[in-house]
Amino acid sequence: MKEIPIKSIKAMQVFDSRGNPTVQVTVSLLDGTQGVAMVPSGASTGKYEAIELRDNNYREYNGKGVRRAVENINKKLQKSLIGMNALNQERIDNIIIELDGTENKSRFGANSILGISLATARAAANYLNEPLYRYIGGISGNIIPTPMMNILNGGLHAGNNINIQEFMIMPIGVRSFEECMQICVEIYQVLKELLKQKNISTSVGDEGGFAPKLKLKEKEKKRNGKIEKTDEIAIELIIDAINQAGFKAGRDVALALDVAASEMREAAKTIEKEGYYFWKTDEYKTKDEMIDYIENLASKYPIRSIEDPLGEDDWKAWSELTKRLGSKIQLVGDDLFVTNKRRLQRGIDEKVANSILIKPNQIGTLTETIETIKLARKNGYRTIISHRSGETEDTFIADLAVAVNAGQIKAGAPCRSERVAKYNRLLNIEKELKKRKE
Ligand code: 2PG
Ligand code: MG
Repeated sequence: MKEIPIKSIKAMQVFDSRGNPTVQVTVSLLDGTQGVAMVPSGASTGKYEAIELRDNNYREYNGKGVRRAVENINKKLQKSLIGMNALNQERIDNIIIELDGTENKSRFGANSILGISLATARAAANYLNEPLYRYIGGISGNIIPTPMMNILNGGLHAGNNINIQEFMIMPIGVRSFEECMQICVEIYQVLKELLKQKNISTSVGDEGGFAPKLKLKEKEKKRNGKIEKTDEIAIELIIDAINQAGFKAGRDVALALDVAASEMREAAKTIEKEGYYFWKTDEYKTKDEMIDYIENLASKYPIRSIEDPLGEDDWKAWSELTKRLGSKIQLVGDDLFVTNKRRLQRGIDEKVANSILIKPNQIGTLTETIETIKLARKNGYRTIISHRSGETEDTFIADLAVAVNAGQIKAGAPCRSERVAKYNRLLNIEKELKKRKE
């Protein structure tokens, strides 16, 4: 094996797309090559995710500073890694995991650990003069993912009256990434026009999708109990946008949802109930009603994929829903699996979901992320590489999606540069891969 020792690892505090502090890591190698990575951050975080270390010092940044995570790198972790071979990613990741020694990376923080892991991979790729996707995936990592673009935001990602967190569009059929982009961008712009025509705000949510406060018709307002209508109005708006952009919903473009139902489970606890509370519209559903609601949405609209339709602890309800819908659509575990091998294995054993969302910062190292992807593959689960709602200009996930042939990527709307950067990177990779074949 080739060798290039790590010379230094330096971290500093930078900022994410929500204006919160996050960790940037620069790994320098003995020959002067460097790799830089920035760590993203979630809002609707699953409770089984690896721990993101925040300072909790409320005199600054509302407690969200990451100075301790930065210090953990500069003062503690760096020492143990200097001189190590940067090309041996697995070894480096395993050493950090061991040094941390906790189940959920709570000692050093997954934000410090992931920063080192990703910056090391990037430094190694730079040293070998290879694109990152090629370094991670070798010659077999060459499938450009289909985008799942979140064009309308609700839930915790937007201050509006929509409960479902993400409404995404995904082109159907074998298409180039460039074509996928064109389809999604054209629909996004039509949606903007539609909102304008209806005199609804076109401001955007955390992931760049529109975050409209939907106006309810008088009839719907009166039936306050049935106000989940806002979610359906949102779906219908998107279908209109797809059709008006010259495509056919269900034939050219499908819908995908991220319900982020763990948040609704948490909200139910605040009213001392066991089921799901749609806090934006003050409506409560039992677990059975929630299953029926999801099944109804899936049968009524051209929906291909539903992420976190149920809570992260509701294994039994998940299993029932998978029985009912698993052969028809993609059921994606995000908060449920948290990119964690053990939780995914439980899902496999209990026939829960059929796909997994992959977020490197949920687990904390590149090596573990890839192991989880492999386990998913082996068991026929589809994989979707995903951004976080708090992002940076780092495009690591775009390369990762190609490297592991993930098949799908979720990186937000074609709006706001921290989202678009990932898509632009994929356009460039597609071009590069085409050239290689010539
Ligand atoms: C999700 C993500 C990304 P967050 O729930 O899938 O869209 O959101 O980063 O807030 O967890
Ligand atoms: Mg999610």
